[in-house]
Amino acid sequence: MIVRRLAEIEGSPREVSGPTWISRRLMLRSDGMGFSLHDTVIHAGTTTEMEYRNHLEAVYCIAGRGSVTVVGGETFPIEPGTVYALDKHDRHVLVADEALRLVCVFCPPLTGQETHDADGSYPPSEAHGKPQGGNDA
Ligand code: 9YT
Repeated sequence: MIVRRLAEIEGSPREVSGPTWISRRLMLRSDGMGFSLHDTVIHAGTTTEMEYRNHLEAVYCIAGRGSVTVVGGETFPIEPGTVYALDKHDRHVLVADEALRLVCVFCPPLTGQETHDADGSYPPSEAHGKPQGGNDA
């Protein structure tokens, strides 16, 4: 059994940030679960465009308010209790009217240190394998 607490992750290599977010990576590929699990905060007043070409992601909001828009498509409000899933690798825009606290699951799992490429995606996990220096902390 793996038992881990957010307090252990804060300030460690499992805490990774981008310009609009900070992600505490509770479970990573090295944990062998087949998914990664993140406690992510999207900062208030920000807009983030993303497209996870190499991953599926489910996002469950536990605090804050905002919206997610499929590029060229529909906009959905986000509030605590809302889950969205990028089942078609949808390019999307996430707006945080208030700081959003999101529980995110990625499949395949992230290795650890990924931040968004210029196109808003993360590289395939193979490119972050241990020989290339992937974190896997
Ligand atoms: C909701 C979302 O995808 N935010 C960007 C950070 C990502 N969740 C991560 O790496 O944890």
